[in-house]
Amino acid sequence: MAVAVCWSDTQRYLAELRTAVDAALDRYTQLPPECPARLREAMRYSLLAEGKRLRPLLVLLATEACGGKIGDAIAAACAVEMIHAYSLIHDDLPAMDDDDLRRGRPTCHRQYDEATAILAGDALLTLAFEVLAKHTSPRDKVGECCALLSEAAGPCHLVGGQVDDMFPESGDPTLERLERIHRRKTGALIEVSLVLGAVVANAEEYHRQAVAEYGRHLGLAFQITDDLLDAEGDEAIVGKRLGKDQDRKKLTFPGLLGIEESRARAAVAVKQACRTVDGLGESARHLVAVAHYIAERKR
Ligand code: GRG
Repeated sequence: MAVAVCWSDTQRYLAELRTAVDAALDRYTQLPPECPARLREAMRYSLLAEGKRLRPLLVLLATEACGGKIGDAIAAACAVEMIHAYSLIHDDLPAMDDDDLRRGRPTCHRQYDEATAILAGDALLTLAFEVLAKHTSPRDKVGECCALLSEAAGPCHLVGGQVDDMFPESGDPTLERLERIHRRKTGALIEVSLVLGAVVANAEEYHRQAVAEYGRHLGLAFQITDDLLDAEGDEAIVGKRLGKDQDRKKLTFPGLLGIEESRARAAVAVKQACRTVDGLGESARHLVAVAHYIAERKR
């Protein structure tokens, strides 16, 4: 039976979880004096900026949906957000997307300089694994969590997807190729967020598979919406420069399918995401609400 959804309830709950995530991110980046002040400042500038915290919230909601404790999943949630922040800092660099605005303010290399931005990204990537290794509980899940996150962030997923996006294969663009890029570039980190939540909750295989599949559908819905926002969103609300995809002739969902068909595809992905967590019952109600929000988001 479909789970009843109340978005305002979920919003209140997400605000609470977000406060806990932000406090932990703040704590984990209060680095000792051995860390140069400029580096610490640049890391915190990008990491603590006003983002949606989608991925860490998914870690926590997946833990809860699988019967685990939120407190056990905070380190994994922060590790994923650190990797996400590093990828945004590096993606914004002149050698990649060359962007001036991120999360409503100057990008890291604009605020500091290119070398500092590269190093702040490197430091967030490595700090993510330090936090995961030192603070994950239960302790017997540390190795598995590190393996899962490193794989998702590595050459066959996040980094590989970015390379394919930057250096497209020759030949006609196809939906299959576009989905393959995004499954790795955007989808892998979203999917692993849910799987990490399930792992720290010591979830049964069936529950772990259900949240992983939810993550795959959600990742697709998220990417289509991201492309739609780039094509027709409001820059002031989204907090970054829009219309870039078209300017750079990038392969996108609206470019390939048109706006209406892209919206319809995102709606199908949301429905599929919700269906996969149906079996988890009430404990997955916030995951269901988040899936609906994803396709309707304005930022
Ligand atoms: C540099 C290895 C490397 C990877 C970069 C993150 C990324 C891969 C590219 C960013 C470009 C982009 C538009 C990606 C698609 C979706 C995405 C990751 C959007 C940003 O994530 P949000 O909307 O951002 O969750 P906030 O700021 O809310 O956390």
